Amino acid sequence: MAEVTLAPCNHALSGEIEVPGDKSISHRAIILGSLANGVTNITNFLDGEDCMRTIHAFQSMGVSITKEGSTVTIDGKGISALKEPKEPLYFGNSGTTTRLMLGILSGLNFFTTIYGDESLAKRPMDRVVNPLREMDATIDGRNTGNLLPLSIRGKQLKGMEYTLPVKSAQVKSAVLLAGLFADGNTTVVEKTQTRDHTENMLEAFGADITRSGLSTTITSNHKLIASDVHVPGDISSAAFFLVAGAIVQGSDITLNNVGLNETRTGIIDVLIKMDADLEIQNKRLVSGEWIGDITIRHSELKGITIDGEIIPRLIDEIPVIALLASQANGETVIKDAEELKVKETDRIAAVVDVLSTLGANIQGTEDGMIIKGKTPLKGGKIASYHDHRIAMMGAIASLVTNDTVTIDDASSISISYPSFFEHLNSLK
Ligand code: SPQ
Repeated sequence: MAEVTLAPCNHALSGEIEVPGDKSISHRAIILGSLANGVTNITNFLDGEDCMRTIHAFQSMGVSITKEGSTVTIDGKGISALKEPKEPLYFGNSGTTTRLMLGILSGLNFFTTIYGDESLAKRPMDRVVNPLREMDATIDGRNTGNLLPLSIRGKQLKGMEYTLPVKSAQVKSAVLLAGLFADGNTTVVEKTQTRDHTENMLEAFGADITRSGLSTTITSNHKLIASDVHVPGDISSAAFFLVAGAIVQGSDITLNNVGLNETRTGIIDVLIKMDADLEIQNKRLVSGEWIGDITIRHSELKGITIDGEIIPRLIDEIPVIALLASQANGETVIKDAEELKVKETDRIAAVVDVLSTLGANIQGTEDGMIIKGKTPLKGGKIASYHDHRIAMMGAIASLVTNDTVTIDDASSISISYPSFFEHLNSLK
């Protein structure tokens, strides 16, 4: 799939969707299952390109991983059974694989080279490399180790206390995973809470981990115990249909079994604050994570300010939130979101470009954007920037445009949501 043209939607959207498994949790299930002793069964695994990179990385290190559809079985033999990969490891487009694997590879007693695609090769790795070097890791690469390809000479690490300078779950996770291999304790302190799936799963796999507010301490442990994982639906994928339901006249959409971990539900808080008609049912705890069914119906929306502590809870949803804001009455201001500039592309510039091409009143700022609504959107040709979240935002925008929208390349959608168009077309 390359170029895709979408006709405007001239009807209300209704139906039920089961979004695929959470990308962040799927990565972490493969990582911990591969480090553990025993068999880990993963259900509702996200069969997307990024998570396959994590599977291939561990298969290259000798771990037996089999996959049938969205069910994955890992026959873990523990950390000491991991072997030096014969070839450099290719991480494609996946920032999560790269940063979390850096933490692990730094503590394994062998040599690895890692690389990725054009987008990943531009993303900063020093945010992870710097704290790992403080733990004694030996990592080198372009730009003194900030840019891929990187080489890692694994060795004995030492524990440390680290306060995160960036709001990043990937950095927190890399340091905590390195802590599994370090002498003494490793403590990570966050200034703002980011997603905590790594901590939840480390607990489930029997790691020595203690949490107190925004501080997490892990003690070296080479004996993780296999634990089955059921992956909840990805709220970052559900976000596209939550916005579709909120902005398309007369719509009524239910998203079943969506992950509702509080560190990820900023999109729900925003929809409620904007006056969306939203309901959550069947909230329950599965494999240590909250899940539930979300129903969204079209309503008149109002602009709001989105800033501060909520930002890490909705960082990946900001592209589609900007579209939502273009269909809300009044001004929406998004601040404190400078992290958007170092995602698969500069998501501030990309969102502003795509939505202004479609006629929205949007202006980029240093750390976010300002959107004035409600603006009728027109058709046009838009660039996806090879970024899955920008491509899907463009596709959802086409539901409210007055003419066709052509996305230059929609292939990146398979990174996180391979069945996206099938689900979109299933809504009556
Ligand atoms: O894996 P990648 O490419 O970094 O994925 C993205 C995404 O949009 O899918 C970001 F571009 O999600 C990150 C997210 O932004 C996934 C993630 C995680 O699983 O830990 C954490 C967030 O990144 P960060 O840098 O804020 O920790």
